[in-house]
Amino acid sequence: MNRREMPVASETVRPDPADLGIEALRTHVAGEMQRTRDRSITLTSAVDDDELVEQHSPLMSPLVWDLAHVGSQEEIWLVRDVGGRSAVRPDIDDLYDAFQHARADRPSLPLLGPTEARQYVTTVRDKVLDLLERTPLEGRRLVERAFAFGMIVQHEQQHDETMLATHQLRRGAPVLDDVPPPAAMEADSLPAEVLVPGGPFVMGTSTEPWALDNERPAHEVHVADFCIDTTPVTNGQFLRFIDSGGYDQPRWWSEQGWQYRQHAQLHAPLFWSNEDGTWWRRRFGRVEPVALDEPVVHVCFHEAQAYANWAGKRLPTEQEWEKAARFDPHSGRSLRYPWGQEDPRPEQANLGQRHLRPAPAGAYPAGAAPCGARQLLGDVWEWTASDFLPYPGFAAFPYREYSEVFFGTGHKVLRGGSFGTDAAACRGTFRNWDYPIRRQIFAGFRCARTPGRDELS
Ligand code: AVJ
Ligand code: FE
Repeated sequence: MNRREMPVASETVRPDPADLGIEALRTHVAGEMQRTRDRSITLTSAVDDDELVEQHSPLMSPLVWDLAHVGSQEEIWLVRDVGGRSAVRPDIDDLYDAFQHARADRPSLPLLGPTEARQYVTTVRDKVLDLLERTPLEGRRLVERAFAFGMIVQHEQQHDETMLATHQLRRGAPVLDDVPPPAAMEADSLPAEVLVPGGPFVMGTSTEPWALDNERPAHEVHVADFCIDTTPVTNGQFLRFIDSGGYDQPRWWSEQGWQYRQHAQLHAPLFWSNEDGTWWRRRFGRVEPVALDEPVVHVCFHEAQAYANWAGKRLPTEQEWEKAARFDPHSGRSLRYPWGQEDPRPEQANLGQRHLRPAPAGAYPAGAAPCGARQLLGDVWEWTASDFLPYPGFAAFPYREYSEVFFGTGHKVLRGGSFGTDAAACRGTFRNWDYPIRRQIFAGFRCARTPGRDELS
């Protein structure tokens, strides 16, 4: 049973929850659960109860569904499975099973109301904090190094980001606090792109204790020479694509992309509008001029791909992205984060809803990767050219519905997290995925290209 994955030699070792004594690990878990719940409460108390049960977009659940769903998953995995305790609300499992009801249909279900939902998640949490004290955190893979607790923390943080996207879609006055992100440093003097020399690197992880199944196992991948943009593509750069007629020229688009561009009448990123020749964007209830130096956000895969073609480049593969983000050529090892092994600090990455927008391109010099690329973690999710597929040796754990049922050519991989992603739910190996037409997520992109022979010395 207790099959611990073998660490691969060239994956870095680090201080992690495994190095904490068992009591310190419990304290760490309780702290992460509380910090995460505080965020969920912020997101669900910023609007009144009428808005909580409303559907702000057919793409999203009512916020009150996300809240109770988070509690339901916590009940199923921690109260029942890990704790072996009796069910709190077995009658509502089906209502909050994401596979039973499409998002568009959720408002018409007999959902728990705001008061009931809050009581429910509190009842579940009280039981979990109690059993956390008594459960041995070893002897069974699900609890090894508190994995199930980490999985549930990440699940709640993922739904918090989804709720943040619902906040962005809702109409009405601003309700969330907004602190400006740091300015760009030396943005103009940064090279537009960096070269990553060809060679092998270790992709994925077998040592990160809270890594999810699709990030495993660590495996060696050979990547040819490539150049990758130093920063994500900015609004200013994207405007040049718009102004040159990029949305009207099928030659930049894939066949599928052009079809969708026609069908959805795409002409600019989601939430942009043009008034008398000026581009404005709506951002969490504020309408403001498009900030030219910020990474573009709310574009779908097809728009990202069209821009890259227009620019004479392409999107990076997932392998290229991860090598740029993790490979340290000095040690030959793959790092946990672009900057090294330590968990993200505010000077290193725009994560965790601290700011309600990406920082200007060129910000976060302290978060640069060994190759020199910046803002790989945080700011905007980055579309890659890759389909969401299992790594060699993949094994679903602990349930097929997290990753396995989504593998295939229908979903594209996104990497790096956004300003709305919490550090607990993001790392150099983390893989996100979505349909190539989705624009409500906090997604942008950066470009890559294969260098010509004459560019390599
Ligand atoms: C990893 C963001 C694609 O939110 O759809 C949440 C994660 N899985 N509940 C999503 C997830 C189950 C998932 N993404
Ligand atoms: Fe979920």
